[in-house]
Amino acid sequence: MLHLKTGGKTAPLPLKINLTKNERVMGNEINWPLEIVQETTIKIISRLLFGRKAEGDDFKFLVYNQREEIVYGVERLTIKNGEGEIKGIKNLIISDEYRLVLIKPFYLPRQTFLKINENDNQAVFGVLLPFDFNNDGQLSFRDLLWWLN
Ligand SMILES: [Ca+2]
Repeated sequence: MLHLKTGGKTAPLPLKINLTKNERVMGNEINWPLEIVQETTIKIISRLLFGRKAEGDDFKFLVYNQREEIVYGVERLTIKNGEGEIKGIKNLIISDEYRLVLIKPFYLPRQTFLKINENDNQAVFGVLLPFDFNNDGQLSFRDLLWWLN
């Protein structure tokens, strides 16, 4: 297994790999050009009804790639004054589009799509609606029953 620590810059990194056995080089040198993707920061903008700004430390944030696989997640994201920021997100590819999902308990989940830039990634979510009374992540008849009870 090969671990590489990446710096803050995006640059092609030419790697040369030699296989060794008992400190003797085996076979030919392998050239392995790698595209290193920097760590990404995403700023999150979230609002509530009536122009109020979202607040709290119980937000959940998920990033899906185009194959609908979760490539990043935060279980407890803090949003203050309608804004949150996540730093050091790894493995996002510049210029690729991702689906971002913001979840707050008892609110309906919100999603937005974001094409990743090197800098200034800002995800603006639609207004969070507090209608998920039974907290199952969707609006359904059961929420209405909860309301009537
Ligand atoms: Ca519900």
